[in-house]
Amino acid sequence: MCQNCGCEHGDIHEHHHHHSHDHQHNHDHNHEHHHHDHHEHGHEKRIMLEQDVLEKNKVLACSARQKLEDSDSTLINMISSPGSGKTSLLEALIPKMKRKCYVIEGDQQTSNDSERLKRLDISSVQINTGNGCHLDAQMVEEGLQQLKPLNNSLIFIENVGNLVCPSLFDLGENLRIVVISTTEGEDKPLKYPNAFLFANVCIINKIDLLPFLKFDIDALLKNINAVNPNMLIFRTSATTGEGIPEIVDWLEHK
Ligand SMILES: Nc1nc2c(ncn2[C@@H]2O[C@H](COP(=O)(O)OP(=O)(O)OP(=O)(O)O)[C@@H](O)[C@H]2O)c(=O)[nH]1
Ligand SMILES: [Mg+2]
Repeated sequence: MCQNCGCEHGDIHEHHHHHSHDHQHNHDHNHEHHHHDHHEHGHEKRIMLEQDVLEKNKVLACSARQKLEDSDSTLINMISSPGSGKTSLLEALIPKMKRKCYVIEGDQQTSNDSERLKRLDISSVQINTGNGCHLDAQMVEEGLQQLKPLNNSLIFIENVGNLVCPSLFDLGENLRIVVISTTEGEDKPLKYPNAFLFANVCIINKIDLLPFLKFDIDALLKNINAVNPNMLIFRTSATTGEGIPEIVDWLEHK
């Protein structure tokens, strides 16, 4: 359940008050704790419910992470806005990987993306979140039970296209990649800091379009650095394949 935007209920009007979160993430970097200063009873109840939801999610995520570590596998959570190129990047990366790959696909509706990936001859499961705008640890656990990945494999999660809610949910991943494409504007790390703060890696995709755009990649790099100075950054074009071998190399050694 997502109390941030009421996505699971579809009653956005009741949940339109924006507030910050206590981050429940256990990634090994900057923990930022925001404190709530809401005094209205309804708000307090909602925030408590939200903390409870995130706490339960975290417990599941931690046990999933332990299991994956025991089997020498790596779980990678990919987050981005809709259409940044997550599926295209997976289509470019996976055929070049030596390790066995699996994909858990998250979308509100359709099996389009898992169908695309099955064409690569890999196992992929599609999770439809309905009104929900993010995957949670429970859904990923169910996905893993279906996939039954072999030891020492790479399991990619393509999260629902959204830079807001997916950032708050630990899915038990070992690595989190945020994808941003050159058509989205240089200011996104500043507007959606959680997506960048809680990621280990940033892929700047669609660099083939740079000659056609008024896009200042140095400004983007500066904004990423302002939010997360520890970010590892790759520049890619899923279309031309530029930058893909660098990610493959890096992932093989993970
Ligand atoms: N020019 C260019 N187009 C790209 C690149 N990567 C993806 N695209 C195009 O961008 C569109 C969206 O790509 P997808 O891979 O479906 O994006 P996505 O992030 O998986 O989208 P959702 O799953 O809907 O969130 C498609 O038309 C792709 O062909 C790229 O590097 N360069
Ligand atoms: Mg996709």
